[in-house]
Amino acid sequence: MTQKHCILVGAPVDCGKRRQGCLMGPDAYRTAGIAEAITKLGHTVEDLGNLAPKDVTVATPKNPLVHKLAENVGWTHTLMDAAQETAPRGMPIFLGGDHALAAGTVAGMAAHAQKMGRPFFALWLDAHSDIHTPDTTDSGNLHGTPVGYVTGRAGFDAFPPLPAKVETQNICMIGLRSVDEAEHAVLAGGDVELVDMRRIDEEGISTPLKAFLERVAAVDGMLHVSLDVDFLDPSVAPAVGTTVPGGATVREGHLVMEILSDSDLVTSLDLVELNPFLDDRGTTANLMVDLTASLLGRRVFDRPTRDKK
Ligand code: B3U
Ligand code: MN
Ligand code: MN
Repeated sequence: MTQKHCILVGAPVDCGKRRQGCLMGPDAYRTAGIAEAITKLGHTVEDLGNLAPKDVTVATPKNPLVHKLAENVGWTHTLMDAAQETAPRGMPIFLGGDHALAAGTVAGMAAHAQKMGRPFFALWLDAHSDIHTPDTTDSGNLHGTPVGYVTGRAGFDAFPPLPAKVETQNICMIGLRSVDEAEHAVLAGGDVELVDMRRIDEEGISTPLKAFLERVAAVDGMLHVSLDVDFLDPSVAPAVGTTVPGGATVREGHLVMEILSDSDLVTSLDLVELNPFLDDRGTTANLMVDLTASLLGRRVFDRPTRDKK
């Protein structure tokens, strides 16, 4: 893969759900050695430190369940700006923070792609589909809504206007195993590429991923990867508030990252939902750093060299 300038953006977002702890995520990744792991692979690293949400006031949400709307909107402003500021100079890696942060990072990256005149794609590695709106969520937790926001669904009036809508056919979700009824209704009739655990078991994880990447490559698209800790099985990645059994294995996680790395299509990355308070001696933080390293070129053996023999 080509050499990158990786820009670490600390996004200690903890307002997307009730259970606290994701605010410690960025520092856990730093403690697990994310900068050193990336530098060792021959890339350069710049760490912007931790950002803070813009101070905004919002109208009372229609849905009384909605949790911390103003803080979520404030973070969306901050991260939408951060994505557009960093993307022209390198590859932003957003250190979460819960998945509510992706409303800003994905919207900002989509705006950047539009400026570059390139199509924008998003790969959602997650047990959940996160396509609620503030009106349809029955938990009130806005970390379940970023895909709803970036695809231009109604109900996000308090949020910044979307500079560039993400086309649903340009989104691929891999790892699905917890989808709410209201989300199912939108997805079942739509064109988001849905790869649930059954498909992974039957086809293997590489087949649907490679098919998606071919679509990105065919139009010289920019690809944002949003990696939720709960994509992985809780037995190997326990540090997450919303564990769902039956997730991806360590091997599937690395394979996805290696295939992405070979494609050289990834232009930005979110690492989300790590709650270090729930971790088992840093296991999950270390695994997320190792997966990032695989995405950035870490290999046991270099395949092309071995294939030539
Ligand atoms: N869909 C549920 C659960 C959920 C979504 N994202 C996470 N959990 N991490 C909800 O609350 O919207
Ligand atoms: Mn998620
Ligand atoms: Mn999830």
